[in-house]
Amino acid sequence: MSEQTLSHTTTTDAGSVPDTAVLEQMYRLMVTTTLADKRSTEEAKAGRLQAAFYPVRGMEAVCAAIGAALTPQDRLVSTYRNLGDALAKGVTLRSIMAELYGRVDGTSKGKGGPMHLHDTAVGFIATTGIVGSGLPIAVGLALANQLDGSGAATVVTFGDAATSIGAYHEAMNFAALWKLPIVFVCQNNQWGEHTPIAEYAPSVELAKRAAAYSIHAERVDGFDPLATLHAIETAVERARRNEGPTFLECVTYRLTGHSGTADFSYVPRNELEAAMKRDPAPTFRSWLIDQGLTTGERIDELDREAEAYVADAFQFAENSPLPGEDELFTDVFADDTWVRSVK
Ligand SMILES: Cc1ncc(C[n+]2csc(CCOP(=O)(O)OP(=O)(O)O)c2C)c(N)n1
Repeated sequence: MSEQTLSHTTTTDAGSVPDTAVLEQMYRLMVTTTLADKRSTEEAKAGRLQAAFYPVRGMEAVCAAIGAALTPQDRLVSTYRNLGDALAKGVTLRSIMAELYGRVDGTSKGKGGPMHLHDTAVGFIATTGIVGSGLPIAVGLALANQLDGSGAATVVTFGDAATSIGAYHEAMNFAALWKLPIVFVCQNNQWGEHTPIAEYAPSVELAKRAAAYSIHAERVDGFDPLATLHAIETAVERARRNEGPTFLECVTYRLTGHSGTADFSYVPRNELEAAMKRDPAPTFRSWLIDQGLTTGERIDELDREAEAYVADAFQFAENSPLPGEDELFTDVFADDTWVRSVK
């Protein structure tokens, strides 16, 4: 695991503690994400999904912080590793799972899959499978927000390896130049598929590289939901005041393989074991109880609710019909000239 210099390290120096409703909502999101992630991985391994699944285990605290910091009018652009981000922005688990099963009740009627999950009604604008390609899209959205003066912020999430892609550098440059209302949230899980960060980046402190664009940049403990929330809230406020972009490097660790079916025996066991000790949902659970911010009974109740929500979503998705042949060409091309020629 890389050397870490963090601007916020523990929940105790994360600023004020949010009220109970926010804490519970964050815990609910983390535990729902963990449970849905584990079940999706099982479904992927059993060959029951229509596409690959990209686990978000290890990143749940970052997703919960995004959910707590954004309002419905703010917009989020994510990647293929999007389960937690989508839930955080308010996409229903039913529609996410139906999309992964390729069913009509999915966010793209089963035709988009995990790489094109989106729900514009809740501001979850786009997800992409091309590493780094979400950043220029988000910069365009932020420019639109700046021009219309709506005070909305755009957040874009991406992995650590995306910071070595050309589109990332173009996006960062324009965002800094035009002081756009955008927050770049790098979910640094320290792996790009099979390659550890130190083998593809000359400096593993990605926030330092980002600061060279004259962007306010910080390194945050991405296992810590409140430290991450504080950093994202501050960045979103900066965006709303039109004071320009922020880059947040949220340092986590990938607790699974790259995809639901991928081998990850190459990951050093000692690193994985150390990271597993900070598994976000159970760690936050213990912390909330230890701090007296909630009771064990209340947490058990939230766990049961999350289990029921996840079970319902998978059942709903399995029962949803597959799209008919008549759906093959609808919503696929913006210009349907070609479609009309083959019908
Ligand atoms: C432009 C591009 N190059 C390569 C790939 C193949 N690829 C898919 S995911 C991935 C790793 C990306 O790692 P990172 O950006 O850190 O995100 P993570 O998967 O860890 O969330 C690669 C190389 C791709 N999809 N797009």
